[in-house]
Amino acid sequence: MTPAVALAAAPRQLLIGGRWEDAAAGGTFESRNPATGDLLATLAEGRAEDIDRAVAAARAAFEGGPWPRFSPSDRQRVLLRLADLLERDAEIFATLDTLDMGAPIRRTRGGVAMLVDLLRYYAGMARSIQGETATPSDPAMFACTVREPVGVCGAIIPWNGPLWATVLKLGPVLATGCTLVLKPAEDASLAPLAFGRLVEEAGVPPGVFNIVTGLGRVAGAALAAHAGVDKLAFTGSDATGRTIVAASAGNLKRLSLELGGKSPHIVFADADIEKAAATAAIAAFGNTGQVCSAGTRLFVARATEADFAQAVAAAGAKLKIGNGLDETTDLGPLVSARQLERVCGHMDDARAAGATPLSGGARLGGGDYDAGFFFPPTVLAGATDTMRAVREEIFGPVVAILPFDDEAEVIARANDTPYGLGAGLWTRDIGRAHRLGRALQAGSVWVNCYNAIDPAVPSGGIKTSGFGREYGPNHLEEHLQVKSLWIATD
Ligand code: TXE
Repeated sequence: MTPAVALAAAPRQLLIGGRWEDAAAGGTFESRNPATGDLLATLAEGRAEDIDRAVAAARAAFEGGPWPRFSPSDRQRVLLRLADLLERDAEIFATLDTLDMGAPIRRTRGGVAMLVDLLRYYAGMARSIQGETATPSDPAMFACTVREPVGVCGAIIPWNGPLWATVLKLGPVLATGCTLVLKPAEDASLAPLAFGRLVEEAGVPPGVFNIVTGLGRVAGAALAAHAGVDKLAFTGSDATGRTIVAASAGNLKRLSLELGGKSPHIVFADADIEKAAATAAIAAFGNTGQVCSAGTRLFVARATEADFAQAVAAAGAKLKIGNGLDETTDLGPLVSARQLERVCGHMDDARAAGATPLSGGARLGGGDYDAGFFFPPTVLAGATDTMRAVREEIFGPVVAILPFDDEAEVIARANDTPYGLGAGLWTRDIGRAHRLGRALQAGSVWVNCYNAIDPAVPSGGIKTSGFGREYGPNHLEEHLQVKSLWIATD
């Protein structure tokens, strides 16, 4: 599948109730290729009336038609078929994400393979939904619990892993028998739309999966506020997360939020330093830093600080930056001019506050770089805990080196953030691994590894990184409600 063919095949309309349609008001918006700045696609700009229609379609599919009659094994079959179809079309989907948000093709290919596995995991989980028999004190009473699908779900997703977020939101919806209205990010809607075609081909009934592309403050806000949505999953910035909490209050819909982070990554002097440095570079620079759990505050034992910083900078400098379609590219561009501007603004701030880039530090220019939004891996030395670049999520390939002297100090400093998504630590001391594993305030703590992910292991945030869990059995629970059923036996 050549990029041109993949692009030409991608749908641009809204998917509502099994039909591909233009937005009711006829509006459109543009999406650009971040590697070249070229216009990539003109997409339907859905608004409140389109969200209304999509929610109505999702409600109709949840309450009537064939979907409520799909047994767990039917839902499993559909999910397995969807996994097979994604495997068949892996190259198309990898290419679409690379064109749309810039990630290197080797990364997007790897991502598709993991998503195929994720769909197969949810297929298995579709058979695992069970209630319990309760034990009321009154012997004349029988009581049990039934786990029922929560209903019509909404999902608002970001652009840093468009296909990933789509599959992650849809998997548990299909496994539990819910229905979904998806609002992709305006910067990267092509793979989510193409996935809509695959879902139809897999035999999922019309209206179970609906897609409304459009702007966050219009289509996204309408979905968050909609009284017909029973549950909403949002992944994005904490600022938008807050508006979603407020907007969703009208009908008190169930929420799960996966927001930003400023994750600490701690390297003790007794660690495998070489491995830690190589991993720290990937943890900070992978996906050009556009990862919610990126290890952006790198706490390094003071004795090894200077060498460690140089090693991370050297590992970053080896990464080849360029158009993601090039098979040899390690890091693509940032997703948009807006994101590039944000990252550059943080760099200006960091310099003014006294930090010095050991590597990178400015937008890449010249030749092919001029047209795209390229920013190199950047290691900040001389940073302090209070700088804006150390407190706020940058979402670019920038890591701050922060020396520390002892365990208690580094725990306190690592936890001194409003966020709590991920945390990493490197040590050969098993006691310390356990102590920090418990003491670090984060939804996931990685010891002697970073950003490990698996369909069976829950992931999510605490503090202002959000709430709710994705992956694992907990993810299904987010889509189920417990009903208690009482039967008087006398
Ligand atoms: O995020 P937004 P943006 C962080 C990262 C980045 C910053 C801004 O730090 O620099 O957020 O990125 C939709 N009601 N993350 O502006 O606004 C929007 O259309 C309802 C971390 O892209 O949160 C898109 O679909 N929806 C993150 C989605 O929200 C609204 C991934 C995310 O956009 C809306 C992305 C509104 N009022 C960015 N406004 C992570 N956790 O991985 C926007 N949206």
